[in-house]
Amino acid sequence: MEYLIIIAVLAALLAVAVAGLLLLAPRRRRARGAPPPAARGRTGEAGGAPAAVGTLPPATGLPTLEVPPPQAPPLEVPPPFAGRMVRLRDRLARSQTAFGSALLGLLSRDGLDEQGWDEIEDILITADLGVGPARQVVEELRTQVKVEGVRGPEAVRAMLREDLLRQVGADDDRSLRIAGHGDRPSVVLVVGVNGTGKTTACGKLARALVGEGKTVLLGAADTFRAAAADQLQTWGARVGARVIRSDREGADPASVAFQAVAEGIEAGVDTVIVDTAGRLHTKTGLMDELGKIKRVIEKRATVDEVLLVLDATTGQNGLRQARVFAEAVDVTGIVLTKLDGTAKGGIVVAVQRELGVPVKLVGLGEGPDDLAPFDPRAFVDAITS
Ligand SMILES: Nc1nc2c(ncn2[C@@H]2O[C@H](COP(=O)(O)OP(=O)(O)OP(=O)(O)O)[C@@H](O)[C@H]2O)c(=O)[nH]1
Ligand SMILES: [Mg+2]
Repeated sequence: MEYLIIIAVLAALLAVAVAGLLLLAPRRRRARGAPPPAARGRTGEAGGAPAAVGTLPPATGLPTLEVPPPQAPPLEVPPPFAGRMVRLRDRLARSQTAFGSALLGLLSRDGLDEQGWDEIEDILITADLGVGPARQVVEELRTQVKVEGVRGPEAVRAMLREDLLRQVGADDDRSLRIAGHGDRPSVVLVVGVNGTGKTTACGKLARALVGEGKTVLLGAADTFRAAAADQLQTWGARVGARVIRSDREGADPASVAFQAVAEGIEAGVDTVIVDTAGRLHTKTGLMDELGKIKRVIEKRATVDEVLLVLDATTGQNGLRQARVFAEAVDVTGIVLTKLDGTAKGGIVVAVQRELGVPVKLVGLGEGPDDLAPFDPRAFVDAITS
């Protein structure tokens, strides 16, 4: 009899345990956000739905997830990347912030006096050209006016255009190094201060490259807050670019970057773009973090571009912060965002001088295709029209 009671108690306990496990299992799966493991592959292929989903092998010991967007929207087809810079003229005209037009007005005056030249220098300094370059432009213009005389607005415009082009660096190499390395993708690391437009730039660049027929994978190495990875995912989903992210906030950014590159190699994509967090902590902290991300990526691939994102509207102050980043990591190009609607276009010249690297891309608005390869001629045309 006792024997039977013990068996009945054990059976009841077993039943409770099994029921508990059955209840908990689906909840745990939901919490991790991971759908059932499926075959991996490129998203956005046939049918346009991000088909590939699953937990990635934790190459660095940390769990990372590749999560699909909640609802897969139809894939968009971005317009060509080249030639977008002409939009700047419209944007500046609408907000009447092209500093060039004020300069033209002054220069077209007959017989500029000392005060007139000072005004010209002030306009250039206010436009964030920097004191040195502003003086240089004024000196060059003064000499030209003295030697050649001012002959109507068109001649003045041509003169100003040439001087500004020289300052901007008309013939510098601004091409993105994204040619790839045989079977390995090119890697673009995006860094910069909070809120400058890093994640947006990653998303817009991914779109532009997809529009050019390239395959792109995004790495959400801003693990500081989950919203950053969500933001990147929204961008990726629109053009079918996969996003590698961590399943927990505060994960090691280097680990996510490594995982993204490893996945990019495995999937055979053309380019991996890695977004980072923008907290400006101490220079040492920054150096450690960015240095580690770069070192870890370089275990598997070459970091071809380190793009420093800078907000054009923050002027000289933004420049100071950018300098800290440039000291922490070897920057190969600048992405100057929010150039739309700012009179501070002179920052193009100042930042190139200060950091010794060319502006390669510019942000011209909040629209998904408002990122353009920087074209010095179109830029100078826009600010002097
Ligand atoms: N007008 C305009 N707005 C821009 C441009 N680029 C980015 N923005 C806006 O700037 C804001 C910040 O952009 P994010 O991409 O989130 O900036 P972030 O550097 O990733 O920010 P953190 O991740 O917080 O460091 C967003 O509202 C963007 O829409 C641009 O070229 N023009
Ligand atoms: Mg961001």
